[in-house]
Amino acid sequence: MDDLRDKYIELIAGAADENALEDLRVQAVGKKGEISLKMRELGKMTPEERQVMGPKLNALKNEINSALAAKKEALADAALDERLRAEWLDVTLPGRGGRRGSIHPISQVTQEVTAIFADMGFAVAEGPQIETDWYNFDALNIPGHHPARAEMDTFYTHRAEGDNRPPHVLRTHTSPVQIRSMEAQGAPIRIICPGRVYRADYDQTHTPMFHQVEGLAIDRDISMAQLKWVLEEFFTAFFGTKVKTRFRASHFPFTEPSAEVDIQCQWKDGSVIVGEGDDWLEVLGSGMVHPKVLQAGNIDPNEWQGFAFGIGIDRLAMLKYGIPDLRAFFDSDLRWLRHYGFASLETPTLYGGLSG
Ligand code: 2U9
Repeated sequence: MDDLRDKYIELIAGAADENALEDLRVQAVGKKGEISLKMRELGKMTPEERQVMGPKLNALKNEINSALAAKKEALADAALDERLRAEWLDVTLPGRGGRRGSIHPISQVTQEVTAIFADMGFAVAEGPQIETDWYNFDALNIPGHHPARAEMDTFYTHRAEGDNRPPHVLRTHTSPVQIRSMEAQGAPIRIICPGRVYRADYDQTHTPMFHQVEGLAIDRDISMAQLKWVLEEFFTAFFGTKVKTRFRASHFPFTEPSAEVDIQCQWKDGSVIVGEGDDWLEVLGSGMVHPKVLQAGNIDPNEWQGFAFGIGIDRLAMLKYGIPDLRAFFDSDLRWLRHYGFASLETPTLYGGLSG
């Protein structure tokens, strides 16, 4: 028995890893292990022999089991030490640095425009992009035979046969938002409505979806003079320089009188510079809100009057940031977005020069 003990104590001490140790366990105290077989022989012994051998064998078994457990722990400790030595991490190294996204020029310009008009007391109003033809056309005094209503320019939603809801369109301007605002809050009112609009048109200067900001101010004594001041103030703040404007008489169904507004510019090497020279560039339409339009918004035209205007945001962005091609706005080309995009987390403000 002493030989058996010495043999296993030595083998356990020399076990190289947990697998070798497990093999030894099976060999010594496993079901058919050497010590287990010896214990089985107890049955064949006389009671006297058994009384002597039983406790000895038990003690041996316990000693081997303890040696196995102690070695197992020692091996695990050694393995952990080795891992800690081999695996290390330099937490002082600089991070890998993910690529940062950028703010799309249209988002940037929308925020700039919003900041400028907010400073003049205009709140932002938003509304649905799918409208009934009443909100998009009738309420704006655009009659049934008007060319803007023709299928060509307007996206009509599909209607199942027997659907008797009014026709729905993708809004062709943000004007329905102003009608909804008039209905909801009444006069006085001072809002701008930026957002996506849709027209079935696609060429070098038109995309089927584009962005507008429209403005509306209604009060008891609003006049064309205030419209002119607000727009001049806007252009000067937006372009960061005094910009001369030119008002030309025009016609829109929703305003009377109506005016198209040009800004002073100069053509240099095929591109345009705003606020210099003596050329003119048409940038927006405007006018005094037509009495029928006030009525459609439940506002009494005998008591209230107002001005309205509409500007294309995409055009404004192209002019201010020298972006030559309108269609690139909607290509999602990452190189373009990185080049023309703006730093995030820097909201345009008047005191920050609207910078991104
Ligand atoms: C209400 C009453 C009147 C908004 C107006 C224009 C003139 C206009 C164009 C400019 C460039 C559209 O994006 S564009 O192509 N817009 O010329 N928009 S007056 O008039 C309104 C709007 C709402 C209730």
